[in-house]
Amino acid sequence: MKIHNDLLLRVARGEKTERPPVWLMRQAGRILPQYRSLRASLSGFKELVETPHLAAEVSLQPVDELGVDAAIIFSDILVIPEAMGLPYEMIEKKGPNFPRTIQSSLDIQNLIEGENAADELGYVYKAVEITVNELQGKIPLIGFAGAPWTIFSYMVEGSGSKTFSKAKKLLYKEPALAHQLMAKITATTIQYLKRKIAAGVSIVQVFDSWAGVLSPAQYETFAIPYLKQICEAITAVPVIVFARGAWFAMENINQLDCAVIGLDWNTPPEVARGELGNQRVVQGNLDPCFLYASGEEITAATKEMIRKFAGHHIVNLGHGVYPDTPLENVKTFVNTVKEFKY
Ligand code: 1CP
Repeated sequence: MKIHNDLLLRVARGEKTERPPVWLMRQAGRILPQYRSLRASLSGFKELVETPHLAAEVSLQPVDELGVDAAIIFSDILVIPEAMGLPYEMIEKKGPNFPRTIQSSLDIQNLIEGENAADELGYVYKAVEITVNELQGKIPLIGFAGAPWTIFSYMVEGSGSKTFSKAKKLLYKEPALAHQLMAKITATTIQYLKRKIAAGVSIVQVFDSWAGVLSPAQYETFAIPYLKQICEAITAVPVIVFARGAWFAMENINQLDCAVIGLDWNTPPEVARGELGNQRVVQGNLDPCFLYASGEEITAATKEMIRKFAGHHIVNLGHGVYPDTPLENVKTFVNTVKEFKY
């Protein structure tokens, strides 16, 4: 389908544009009153994720409300462990929990992988089809998956963690097993992203949310090779790699065959440009907490960020928008970008 506002895709392909595109990680979610009221009428988070027309509705809410340059399909990275055989629960106000986790070689052997696992996620592909159909080519739809290391950490820990010490322990104590698990997650993720692309997403983002807990050597050994496989396997659409906290691995990430590098808010634009060069397409990276500041301050900081990245830049926050961010401030951020001219 022809996309009317394809600013995001043009920038991802390395083209120069009149202004940068803008979208926000977690734009489909609790910042929007429409989301909160729909969510309150349901049994829980999973009902929303697993009901395609509802997931589509929530994906479209920020398009109408905020006027962003891209939609992201409403889902969660945790659908992958579930499709591989480890179901998750989403506990209100606490977050994800896995009743069963990976503890042994046998647990890894028993996992479903690749196309068979991707086959389990028909509700996601259906949600993508509905959303693309309803967007009518207005803007592109972003598909996403967790990076293998981030998915691995949930499968081993069973929930979020401050240290991820159980998952990291496995890397140190059982490196061969860790590679087996990483390989299965990667094979599944590749099939899953291909199916999402076939269903209609125009670009994909890989979230390595827990990259920053690994040592540089662990990241190079256990994360980069699998990100590389994903980047090489996904050729039909641009790939954005967002590895949060992985400033130490910037050189390795720069060598990945991905169209865009996502930056967190700890990375100063001039440092990123110094390491990546002026032509590398980057995405980010205003501190999400900046959106608690005044409208004037948000406008000034956003413009300054755009000037510092100096092109080949997709505007976003340095991580997901926090649920209690005033909606007016999110709009100020988006509108500042839309009014900007290089
Ligand atoms: O009740 C609710 O509404 C739950 C809050 C929520 C939402 C809105 C969760 C639970 N997931 C989501 C949606 C979601 N998750 C999206 C939607 C699309 C968008 O960005 O607008 C996306 C992209 C994700 C991806 C995701 N889930 C990541 C990677 C991105 C990131 O923020 O780093 C991670 C780490 C998760 C796990 C997860 N899901 C939900 C929570 C609370 C968490 C994090 C828990 C933890 O700290 O471990």
